[in-house]
Formats: sequence, C-alpha cells, structure tokens
Amino acid sequence: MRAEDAPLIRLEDYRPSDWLIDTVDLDIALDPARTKVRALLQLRPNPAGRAGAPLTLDGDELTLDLVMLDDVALEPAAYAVSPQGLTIHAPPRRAFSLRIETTLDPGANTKLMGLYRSSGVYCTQCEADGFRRITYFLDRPDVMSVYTVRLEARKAEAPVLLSNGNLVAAAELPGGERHFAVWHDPHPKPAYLFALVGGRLDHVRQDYVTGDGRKVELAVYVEPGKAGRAGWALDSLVRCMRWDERVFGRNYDLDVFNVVAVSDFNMGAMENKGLNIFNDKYVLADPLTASDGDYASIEAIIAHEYFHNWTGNRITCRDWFQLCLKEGLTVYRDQEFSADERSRPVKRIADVRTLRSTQFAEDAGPLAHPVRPRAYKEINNFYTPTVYEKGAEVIRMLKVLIGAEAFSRGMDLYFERCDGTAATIEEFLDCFVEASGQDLADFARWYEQAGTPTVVASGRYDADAASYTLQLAQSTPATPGQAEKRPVVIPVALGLVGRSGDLPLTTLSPAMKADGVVVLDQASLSLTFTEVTEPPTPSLLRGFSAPVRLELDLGDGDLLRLFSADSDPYNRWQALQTVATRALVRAGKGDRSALDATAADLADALSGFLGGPTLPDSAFAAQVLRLPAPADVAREIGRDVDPELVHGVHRQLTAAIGGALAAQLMQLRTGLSERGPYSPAAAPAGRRALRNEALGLIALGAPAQGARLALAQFDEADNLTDRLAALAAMTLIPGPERETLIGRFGDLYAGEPLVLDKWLMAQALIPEEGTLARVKALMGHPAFSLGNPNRVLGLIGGFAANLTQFNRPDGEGYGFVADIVIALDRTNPQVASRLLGSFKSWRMLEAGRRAKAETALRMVKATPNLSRDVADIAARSLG
Ligand code: 0A1
Ligand code: ZN
Repeated sequence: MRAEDAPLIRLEDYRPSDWLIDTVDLDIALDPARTKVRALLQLRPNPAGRAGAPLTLDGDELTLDLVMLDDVALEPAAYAVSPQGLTIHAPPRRAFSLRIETTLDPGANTKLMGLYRSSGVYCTQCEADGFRRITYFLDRPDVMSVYTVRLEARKAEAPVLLSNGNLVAAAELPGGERHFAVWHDPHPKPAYLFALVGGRLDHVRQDYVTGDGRKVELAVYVEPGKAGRAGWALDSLVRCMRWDERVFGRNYDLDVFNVVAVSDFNMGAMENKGLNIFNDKYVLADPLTASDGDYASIEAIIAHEYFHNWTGNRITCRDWFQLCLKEGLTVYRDQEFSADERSRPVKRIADVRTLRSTQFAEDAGPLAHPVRPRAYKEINNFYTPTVYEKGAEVIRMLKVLIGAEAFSRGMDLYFERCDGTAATIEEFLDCFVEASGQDLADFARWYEQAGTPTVVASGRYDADAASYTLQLAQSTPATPGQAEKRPVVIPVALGLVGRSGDLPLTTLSPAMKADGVVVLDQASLSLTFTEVTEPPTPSLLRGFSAPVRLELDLGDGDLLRLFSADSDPYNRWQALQTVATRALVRAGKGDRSALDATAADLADALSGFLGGPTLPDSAFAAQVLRLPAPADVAREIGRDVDPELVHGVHRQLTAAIGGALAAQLMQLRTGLSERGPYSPAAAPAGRRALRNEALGLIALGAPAQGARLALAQFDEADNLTDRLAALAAMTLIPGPERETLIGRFGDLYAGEPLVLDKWLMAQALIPEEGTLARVKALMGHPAFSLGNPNRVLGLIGGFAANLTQFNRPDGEGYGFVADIVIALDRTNPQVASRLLGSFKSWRMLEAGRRAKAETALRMVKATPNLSRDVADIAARSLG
C-alpha cells in the first residue's frame, strides 16, 4: 500500500476486539541477526465482540516460521499472511492456543521500533505499535494479557537479561556459554508495555519499601563505565515514588523496578511495566556532562515514566484516541512533582514557556488537532505537545474548576473504578462529575476542539459607584477540519490590585467562583465588582489558569505596576513579558518607533527589581530577565512574518536593555558567584541561571565585556551549565574568539556524545548566514551520525529551530532539512517525520519564504516510497 493511501482510522469506528489473549508465553533466543521468538498465546472469544469472526493478528516486517493451533500445524489454506498481519480464517468458537514462531534481525532494525540493538544492547520499543514487529499479535491497547518471558542469550554478549515483572528463574545452560532468565508480570497489560533488555550493562541499585510495606529492588542500568552517572536518576526515582504515595496515594506493585538507559532511542523514555527504558540523555548526569536543565529533566522524566505505572499501565487507554488519558494526566502529575521539589512559580513559568513555544505554535498551524484527535493515519505522529502539554493544562483547569478536594476524590474514584481496565476520557471525566456534583459536558469540549482560544478583557472603573466592571470575550480561530468553534469553559483566576495589595472581590455574578476564579463559559461575560474603593489594576489569568491567549486593555504603565505589585508571581513575570511582546510585535511589523522607549522602561523596571532592598529569588529573577523568544514574537504577529526583521528588533531590544544594565548585571554576577562544589539543587541552580541570563544580556549589550566574562567563565567553570552558558554567550559575538572557544569545547568533550549534541545545537542556532555551511560541515564531524536520534535532533533539529537561518530568504534552509527528511525516512521514519514537523509554522511567513517552504514540502510529498509517518505530516502540512 502506498503511504498516501493509508486508511484513516476514526474514533467513531472503534469496535471491541473479537478476540482476547489471556496469557502470553514468550521464549526469545537473542542473536544479533537471527533472534528466534517462540510465542504461545491463549485466546478466547471476546463476549463483547462478534461471534465467529476471523482472527487477524497484526504483524510488521516479520518472518513467520511456524503457526500451530492447539499444537496442531495449520493447513496453508487455513491462514493467510500479508505485510500487515496473519489471518486465521475460521478459528474455533472457543478458547484455544496459538503457537507462533518468528525470526527477527535486531541488528538491521534502524527504525528503533520493536526489538533492536543500541550500542550492542538488545532493547525494545513497543509503543505505539512496535510489538507487532516481534510477533503476530492483537496489537491494540484494549487487549491485555499476563506475560511470562524466557530470555536466552550468549552470556558474554548479554550477561544482563531483563523483562517486565518479577524475576522467577535464571541459570546457565549446559556448556556454560549461554544462559537464560524467566520474568513473570502478574499484571495484565497491553502489548505496547512489553519490554526486554539484554546486554552488558552496569547498574546502581537501592532497596525501597513502599508506604504499604512492599519491598522493592530499584535499579538503574547504564552502559559499562557509566554507573557513576546513574545516581541522580536513582535518587529522583526514590523521591517520586514517595511523592506519589503521599500526594496521590499510589504505591508501587512489583518486587523490582528497573530503569535502563540506551543511547539510540526515538523519544524521551518509555513506561514499560517494571522496566522503563530511557533515552540515555534523560538518565546520565554528572556535573561536567549534564547541565542544571538536564538534572531537572531527568528528575521530571524519571517521575513521568514512574507515574505512568498508575496513569497508563494499571489504567491504560482503550484505543490510541485516548492517548491524552495517560499522557496529559501523567504530564500534569510530573509537573506537580517538580513544582513540589523545586519552586512552584518558576516551574509554572517554565511550563508555560514550553506550552507557548511548542503547543501554541502547533495549534496555530496546519498540524493543529484536538487534545483527543478524531482521526489519524499514523498514531506515532500524535505524540504531540497538544496531547501532552495541552492535555496537562486540561487536567489543571479541571482541578481549578471543581476545587482541589473534589479533584482528589475524583482521582481516587478513577483509580478504584478503572484499575485494570483500558479506559476512555468519558470514564475519566465521569469520576469527576460524581466527585464534584458538577456537570462537565461543556468542559469536555477542551478535548474535542483544536486551536488556542483568545480572551479579550477590558475593564472600567466607576469612582462614584465604587465599582469595577470587567468584560471578557472569547473566540477560537478555525483549525484544519474545524471551521466552526464554540465557546469553551475557561477558568480565569484573577485579582484586583490596589495601592497596597489585592482588593476584596465582591460581586453578585454567578460566574465568580470561590478562590478568585471567574468562569467564562459563554462567548462573552460582563461582571461588576462592588466596594472597589480605588481604581484597581486587574490581574487576569493568574498562574496561567487556562491555555489561552489573553489580550488586555492595560497600558504599559499598568503592566509595569503589576510587575512590581502583583501578589501572583506568575503574573508579575507575565506583565513584563507582555510589555516586551507588544513592543516587539509592533516593531516586528515594521513600526520601530517605540522600541527604544520600551527598552528604557524595561531596563528601569529590571534595574529596580534587581536592585531592590531584598534580592529576588534567583530562579524567578532569571525567568524575569529572559525576554520572549523571537519565535514567540513571530507567532504573535501571526502572518506575513519577516523572520529577519523579528530577529533584528529582538536583538535591538535585548541589546538596549543589556547595554543599559551592563554595569549592574556585572555586579549582580559577582554577588552570585558560587563557592563550594557543584550541587544540582534548585537554589544554586537558580543562582547559576540568573548569572547566566545576565551574561547573555551583557554579551548583546556590551559585547567586549561579555566576551571577556564568557571566556573567563568557561575557564573557571566546574560544571557544564556554566560552560554551556559561556559557549552560548560567545555564539552571539562573531569573531575568532568564538571560533576558538567552539574548538576548545569540541575537543574537551570529544568523547561525550550527549554534550556534543548541545555543542552541535549551539552552533546550529547561530543566527548568521554562515550557519547552513557550518551545519553541513558538522555533519561530517566524527561524532555525528544520521543513525542516532539525539545527534540528528541536536544538529538538524537545532538548525530547523533557527528562526533566521532555517527561514533563509533563498529557501536553502528548507531544502537542506527536506533532503535530510527524505534520506532519513528510509532508515528511521519517526525521527524523519518529527524533523519534518519543523515546517509547522510555514504558513505564517511572508510570501517569498512561504513559497519556498511550500516547494520544499511538495518535494518531500512527491518522493516515492515515503513512510506513512512522513507522508502524513507532509500531506497535513500542505493541506
Ligand atoms: N509513552 C512515552 C512516550 C513514547 C511514545 C512513543 C514511543 O515510541 C514511538 C516512545 C515513547 C512517554 O510518554 O514517556
Ligand atoms: Zn508519557
């Protein structure tokens, strides 16, 4: 079948499986080129399915050696094998067993789906549909089975043999050259949670006792020699396990929990039951090879995968349309964990930045889709910021709307009622309807309707009546396949800020809920607050209470006032971001007249903020110093964007602020110098973040001083964070010193691929014309390989995120990335399609670039034999 002709799979077509598989016995003899898989499946008719239906098992690139039904070989006429699967035409109308033998070539599996080898280690990735690349199976999440897995291998090649569940037997085989291990997972699970690992690995381990008294052996496995870098992941695991016990009442449910880091992995990590497999960049950490950001990501992703044990594994998804049921909820849980471990406001700000730069961008372009998509051709293309991050925002809003207590009761009900099932969003929401007594039918629209709503707010103060009237209106732009939009339920957390803090919120409006939350669930709303004894400044969408764009009728003066006086730290940050964004949008559309004045206002505000009597929290201050990125400004402009102009005005504003504050920032940096050895803890990481934000501003505002500081910092640093910040600052300052530093950094980390990924990316992001040639040259660097997702996404993904250079006016940036997508598609379609997603904002560009981007996309689309992954993204991007 041609990829373009792939069938559209629709939510409304869901039917329960006609067959169920109760148990799976796998016997897998690992071999680099000829791995033998013997599967014994116990099947029975599904009472909820069609009686007497044929049995079609999914398969993909398999070699079938044998198939037996109840231990009798099947006549050739009794079954048919196609590239998509194995059909048994007339299976018995009762329970029966199937024995299936297949042979695999893990060494040749470059797609990194199913069983493959990563640096000599056998590992698997089965979500979403990789298990069918191991054996023929009902590869759908609502078919849940109990697995027993026997693994056999040469001892020298794979001394470590792991699978899901608990270890029940292990021994050498006669002759001593081979050995085996048997794993049993008592919890029924869908095939996408199956995993195995075999290889030479070191590990660190720790005993853990759950709150309900179960003894668990925790271990983190890494490449030989790297155990010294596994400690932070193990420590994070222990902390998140305790947190889940305390906050969600969830205990772990097996005797072992293993985490394995592999160097070739398409995504971040995978929550396989009892055997999480990770991209090694989210496990390995020591001060000289991992940044503060890496430490935070490792903590978050270890938690994310662990939390899936309940939200994903114990309760899984009925079908892939329900992906957000596990992903949105689990992202919400990991965000809350990180917020509790670190600074809650800073975590919120960081998450909102990510949401805007990834999800808002997706929502504004041709790839926009609802949190619960209605149809797909290739599910692997729906592991998106919309499903994950917007999905988490929907959970967060739910909690705001029904209150923390009802939310907690709803979660308990969900865990109790849906445990052991493959559930739907409806079943999830029903738990909260019951727990809160509220009708959530309108709220559920967040799952169905794509696009980022805009809320327009305006207010009027009436001094005579001592009242303040607030008008709110919402609208959502059309998105592909959804021309008409209806209002959604938007919780707007707010305050009225007076001279000395928040004023009381007195109103008779039914839209006002407890805790300062107004619910906007119609197209528009007007509400009046009384007893407002002074003209207030409204502080709206506190804590970013809904994933919307907010347009305010406040002037810069009001916003600067909120920046200094708002009790909500998120909105303090947002106020300054809004001032900067508005100025940059105006300038980015060609009117630079007010830019210098805004720069002066911002510099004044920042100067007061940094120089006040009490030093602000460093991590928060670092976020305040960081202006919106040029790409955020481009997205806000929304059409006919000239990336060069946007970049130019952004630089002008940043340089003006940096120049005005240079002396103060240098002094601030001195005061923030760390004594004592590196620690990844939030407080010192926050100080480093602030010092390094300051360095970035100085580099643009006072380049000579910036270069001097950056070079000194590089030499003195005892950690990767400071070295990387020095490198990043120097990339902003063209010249021979920059090239020397790039060379030194590359030499210093020649044996550290994960650090070189950042080095490659830092170069790919240089906003100068020579970058394309530089990136092409770096593809020849010995560290680079098209076969490794981290290398590709570091260098080529970095380039595709370079606003001015990917969007070169001559179109060469597009052509370069498109060529790589086409080449990569032959070996790794998932990574190729992710890279092609870099074109998601092409329609907002000015006409010249838009035409060139379209040409590149059409070239991809016209390429013969595309994967379904790339064909789908190309078609939707152009559609
Ligand atoms: N469920 C994982 C993400 C994941 C998805 C697909 C994968 O392969 C195509 C791999 C991992 C998570 O949310 O962490
Ligand atoms: Zn997940």
